[in-house]
Amino acid sequence: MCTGLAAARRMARPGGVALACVLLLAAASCLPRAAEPTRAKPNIVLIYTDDLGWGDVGSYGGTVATPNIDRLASEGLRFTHAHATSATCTPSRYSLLTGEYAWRRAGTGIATGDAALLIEPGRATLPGILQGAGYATGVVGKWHLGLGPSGGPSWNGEIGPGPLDVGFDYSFLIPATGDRVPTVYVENRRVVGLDPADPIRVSFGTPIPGEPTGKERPDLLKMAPSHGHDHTIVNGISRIGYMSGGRAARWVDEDMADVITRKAVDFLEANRQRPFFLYFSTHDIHVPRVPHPRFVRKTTMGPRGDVIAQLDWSVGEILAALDRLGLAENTLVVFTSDNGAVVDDGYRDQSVERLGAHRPNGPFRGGKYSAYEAGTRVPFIVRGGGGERGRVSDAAFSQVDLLASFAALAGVPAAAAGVPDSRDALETLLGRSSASRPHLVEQAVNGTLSLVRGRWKYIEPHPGPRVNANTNIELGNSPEPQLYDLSADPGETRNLAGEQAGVVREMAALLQQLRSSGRELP
Ligand code: NG6
Ligand code: CA
Repeated sequence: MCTGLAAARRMARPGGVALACVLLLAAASCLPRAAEPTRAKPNIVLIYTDDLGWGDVGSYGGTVATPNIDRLASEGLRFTHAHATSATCTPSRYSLLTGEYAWRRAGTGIATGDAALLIEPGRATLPGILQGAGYATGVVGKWHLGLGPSGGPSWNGEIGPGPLDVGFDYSFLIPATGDRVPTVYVENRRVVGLDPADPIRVSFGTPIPGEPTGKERPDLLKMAPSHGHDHTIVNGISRIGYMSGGRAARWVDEDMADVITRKAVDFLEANRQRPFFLYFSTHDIHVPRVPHPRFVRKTTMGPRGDVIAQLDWSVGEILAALDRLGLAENTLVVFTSDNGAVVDDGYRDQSVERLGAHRPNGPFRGGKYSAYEAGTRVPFIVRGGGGERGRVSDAAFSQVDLLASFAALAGVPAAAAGVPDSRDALETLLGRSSASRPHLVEQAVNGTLSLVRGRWKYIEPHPGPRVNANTNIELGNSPEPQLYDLSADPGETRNLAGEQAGVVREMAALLQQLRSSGRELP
């Protein structure tokens, strides 16, 4: 194989810079057209799903059919011990794009719909590094990292700073979440389809008069909230936050997967001749779960199952586009999720009643928001790395390492130097090594940190609630330290902190050092 991906794979072997140079020359010499040297660089597609649990995917034991995601697994490498950095969306995405653990930065918790951009323009980012290496970089789908200057964006004018100022060439965004206003798409710096005569107003404080809310007008709702989510009604669904105006621009939830999948495929088509990085960030399977009619009742699990089927369709469209464009062989596809699964996350969508035998988080304790494993241990599949198809890796992997690993794949490992926490784990990512990260930190919703090192998982003491009453998820907080042996007890049922005081001391000290040093890497 003369593809760039094959060359990069060879470069990833131990053997240093000299070997890398020889192989780079070798790779260049087998290019069809020497005039296009960058063509050999492997493309990267990162499919970043929302709230999809470890156990929600067929190849991980899920009961909903996910043939396209399973195809990725059977053609690639499936990880069992891969982690988002956080049990919620905003901090996971912050870490993913900056290579810095979000708990180092105040203000990176779940962002409101009118938050300012959380990533400082000018700092090294995953898309920026790839852009510098000659990649076309695009983000399509959920953003949830804020937009605009402090005070929030001007929805009716030029929206910035945003993704275009932190390394993306193109963006088509759900600005925050499907359940937060404003319920409009933002393409590059503009709200799509905005009528200037009907300007948008957004408030996360006082209600906006004249706009019906779920609290006052439940009769107008097609899906009622179970907790929160009782502010402005859009498309028969009440949201978090108040909004008026922008009527022509408001999205239709049922069409969202179609709209963003089309935009993602358009990006692939438009950039087929160049190396590209596509960050395809799905709304599925976050709330509100409102599938297109063609997926309604496709599963026995109600809307939560149906949007898993819809997500699988989106993945199939991306894979089909790569096949059609002849790009599959030279494209690394990574499929994963931003945090673990939640069942009732705020709407009465039958997710609890119709769950049946499905275990959204597989054998793991807790869920989205939690310090227990189900908070951050997520599905993670890589295709295009070589090795045997259908293999499984039990290596401990953190998404914070995707930045340095993708930089290495793009041939610019030095560009990631100085990034605080991202290690080059390309060998593990491509299945050439089974090496685990030396240790990794997990962040729960209330800020509780856990440290995983080898078989041990240490959860620091925290006074927060043990269970979230709304979602019924065990958050993992305890005033006492907790220590679990993840090899013998992946479900975190036996706290060994009393028996293993020495291990607890060591891990607490390492966590303290990681915190106080401000960065993990030199
Ligand atoms: C919570 C929301 C939840 C979800 C979450 C963010 C309530 C009661 N709950 O505050 O529904 O939107 O924020 O999810 O409002 S995340 O995946 O984007 O982090
Ligand atoms: Ca999420």
